[in-house]
Amino acid sequence: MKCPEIYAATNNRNKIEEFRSFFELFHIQFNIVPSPLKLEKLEDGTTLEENAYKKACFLSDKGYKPVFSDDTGLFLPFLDGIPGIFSSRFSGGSATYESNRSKLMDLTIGVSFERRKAYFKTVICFIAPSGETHFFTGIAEGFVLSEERGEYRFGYDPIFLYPPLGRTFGELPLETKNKISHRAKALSQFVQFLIHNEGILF
Ligand code: ITT
Repeated sequence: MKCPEIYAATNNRNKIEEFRSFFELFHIQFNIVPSPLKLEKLEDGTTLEENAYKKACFLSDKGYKPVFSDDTGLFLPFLDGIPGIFSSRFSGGSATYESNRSKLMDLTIGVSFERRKAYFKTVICFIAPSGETHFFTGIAEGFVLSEERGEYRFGYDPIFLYPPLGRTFGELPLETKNKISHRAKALSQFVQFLIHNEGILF
């Protein structure tokens, strides 16, 4: 039997890799199709939920269904929640993962370790062919470091320390990150939902 297709409303290759690896790890047979369109300037909402909804709608309105999107941010309570919803363009219009990390590390200079608490939050928005819409959320808590650690260079991972493992997300193999991360927690709820509502995909 052909596996069901589901569009992923993202242009971020790291996310696609994590989605596929998550589905593989848990033996879930879906064919994840990356967005065939550029999703530019859609993230102007004030919450992750709003931005996730905009990205998923953009594809579903053009007939790409079922579809899910992922909007993620790193929140630092001691900086009033930034970078938060501004995580991708934190260091400006031509921001890169490196320049964003650098800017954040600069802001932590002189700040005690205890105050550098941070959390990643992911919101997944799923839109079924019928238009039915559902949201799934996942959070991972840790601390922001003032130096980079690890080979996995996705976004803020090399500076995000995950205390239960004593390592940054940048130091973890993808299979490990995919068992404990914000994205993995949101994906896990999403997958449970799909398993219990199989018909929703068609
Ligand atoms: P799409 O909108 O096309 O999905 P994006 O990169 O703009 O891609 P987000 O707005 O959701 O996606 O993410 C904002 C930034 O947060 C992203 O560019 C990374 O720098 C960072 N980020 C997201 N998920 C992350 C993760 O699991 N680990 C580390 N950093 C992450």
